[in-house]
Amino acid sequence: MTRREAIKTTALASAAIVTAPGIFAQSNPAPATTPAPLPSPFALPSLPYAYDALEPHIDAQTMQIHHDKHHLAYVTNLNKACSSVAWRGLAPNFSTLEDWLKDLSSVSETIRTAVRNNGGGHYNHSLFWQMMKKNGGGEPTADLAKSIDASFGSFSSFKDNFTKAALGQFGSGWAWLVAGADKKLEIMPTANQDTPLSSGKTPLLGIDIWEHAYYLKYQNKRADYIAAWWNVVNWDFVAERFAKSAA
Ligand code: MN3
Repeated sequence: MTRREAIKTTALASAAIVTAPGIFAQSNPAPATTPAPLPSPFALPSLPYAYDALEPHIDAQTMQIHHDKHHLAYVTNLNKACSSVAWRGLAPNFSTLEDWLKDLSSVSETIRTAVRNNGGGHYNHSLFWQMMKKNGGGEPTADLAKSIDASFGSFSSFKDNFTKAALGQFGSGWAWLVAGADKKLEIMPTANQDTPLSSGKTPLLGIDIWEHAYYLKYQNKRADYIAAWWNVVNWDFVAERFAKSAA
């Protein structure tokens, strides 16, 4: 290979990495010398903003630990579970994590609980970072605003009901605004790292109500955390998901 060809090949390889689709895409295939066929298919996505971007509502230290430690642990444990079945020749079909979560019963029993908990954790957190932004908050507009009004009466009534669901979830979990197959909006709490996907719903907006999401700044005051969180909601992202949800 000439030097020119080598440069071209390297450039093409880099371009392939950059354009890899979606946040749940598999990382680069392992080199041929690695014996495990599927060593680490899942990767931690970068936070789409600085750790302190959501201050003062969500503090930088919480964001750093939440993303770099908690989310990473879900990714690491999911990869570990997948590689354990891969080693035993039970390699699951790696379509997408979303497909697995939509139909957990189709996932090999050996890793089903790991996919539900760690796969759910990876999926939920990958969305959660994008559902927030610096200088977020306010209210949705256009079609999403109309649908919220039609489903809940008004934005403030939606906000009250969503807040109640988040406050009322016993223990760890999430509260979600979801779209059904008919685009009908609903509020849905889930326990642990369960995702609305597993109930056939598309998550549009979600709040993490595990204590790790707020304890450093808010301690036991979950209501204060939820009230502050509304100021960082990324309604553009939510509207985009709503537009793409099944008609
Ligand atoms: Mn969390």
